[in-house]
Amino acid sequence: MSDNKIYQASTTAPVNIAVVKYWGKRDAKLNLPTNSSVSVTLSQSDLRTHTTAACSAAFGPEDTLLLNSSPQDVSGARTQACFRELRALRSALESADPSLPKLSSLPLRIVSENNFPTAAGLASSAAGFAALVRAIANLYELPSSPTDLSRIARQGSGSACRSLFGGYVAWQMGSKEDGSDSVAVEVAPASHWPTMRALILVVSAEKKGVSSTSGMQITVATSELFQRRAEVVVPAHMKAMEKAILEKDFETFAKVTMMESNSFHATCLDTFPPIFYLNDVSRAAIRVVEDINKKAGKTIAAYTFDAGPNAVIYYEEENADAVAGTLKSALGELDGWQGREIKAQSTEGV
Ligand code: 2P0
Repeated sequence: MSDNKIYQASTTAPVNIAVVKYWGKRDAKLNLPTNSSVSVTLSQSDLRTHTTAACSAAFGPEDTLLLNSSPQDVSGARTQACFRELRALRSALESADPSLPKLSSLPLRIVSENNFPTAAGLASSAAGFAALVRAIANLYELPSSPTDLSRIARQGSGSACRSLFGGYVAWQMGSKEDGSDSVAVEVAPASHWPTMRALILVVSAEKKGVSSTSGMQITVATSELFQRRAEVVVPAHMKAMEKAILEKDFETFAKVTMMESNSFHATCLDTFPPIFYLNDVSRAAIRVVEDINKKAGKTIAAYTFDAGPNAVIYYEEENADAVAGTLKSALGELDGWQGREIKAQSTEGV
C-alpha cells in the first residue's frame, strides 16, 4: 500500500471473576482447559481495559503494544497467536473482496489502558486480551460474534475468553483437539440478575508468588485431588451454578461459589510443592462471611479467591449494609488489610 493512512478502532473489555474456576490445561499451547468454568463480569465503570488498535504503512516494521504507557513484548506465543488468527480472518475478507484495503499486511500499533491501578493486585490479563482481540477485530471489520472472538482471546489467556461478554458467562471446555469448541457462551445477560454485587477486598497488592500459568501446570502434574476435581467436582458445580444463575437462586449460587473456591485452593495445597494463595487475612475474610451468614440466618454473602489473597465477595444489593458494611468494619482492624475496596456489579453488557 502506498499511502500512509492510519486505520484505527477502539473498544473496552471488563474484568471477570470466576465462580467455577479454571485451573489446569489439557493443551498448554492452545490454552485448552481440563474443566469448564463460569464467571460474573464486573462493572466497566470500576474495572476495564480500554484498547485502541491501529495499523498503517507508516508504522513499523514491527507490531507494538503499549500497556499503561509502557512498551510490552509482543513476541510471545500467546500474543502472536492472537495476531496471527485475526490477520488470517482479515486476509480471507480481503481475498474475497479485492476492493478492501490490505490491512492484514500492515504493522499493528496497540495502545491499552486499565482504569484500575496495577497495584490493586488484580489480574488484568483477562480484560487485556479480550480488549486486544476485539479492538483488532473491530479494526479489521471482522463479522465475528463474541463467541468467535472468545476462541481467539482464549489463546492469549484462558480466562480472557470469558471477558467478551457481560453478565454471566460459561467457558465450555470443549472436546476437540484443535480447540474449535473451547469457547465462551452467555449463561444470562447482566440484566437477568441486576441486583448482583461484587466487592473486591484488596488484601495485598503484591504480585503473586506463583503465576497461574505455571501453578496450574504443576497442579496437573502432581495433585491427586486434581483429577477428581476435574472429573467429578467441577461438572457438578457447573450444572448447579448454571441452574442457580438462571433461577436467580442466591443461596445456591453462594454455596457453590464458596465450595468451588475451597476446592480450587485445596487442589493448590495438594500440589507438590504446595501453592499457598490464601493468607491469614484471606482466612479472616472467610470467617467474617461465615459470621454474616450465620447472623442473617441464611446465605447472603459468598467469598471467592483466585490465584492470590484478595477476596471477592458476592451479595445482592438489598444486603449491601449487612455484607459490605460488616466486612469493612471487621477487617479494617486487621494487620495486612489495606482497606482498599473496589465495588463492582455485573454490567448491562459490553
Ligand atoms: C479463573 N484463574 O477461572 C481462574 C481461577 C485463576 C484462579 O483463570 O495461563 O491467567 O493465561 O490461561 O487465564 C487464571 O488463569 O491463565 C485464572 P492462562 P489465566 O479465573
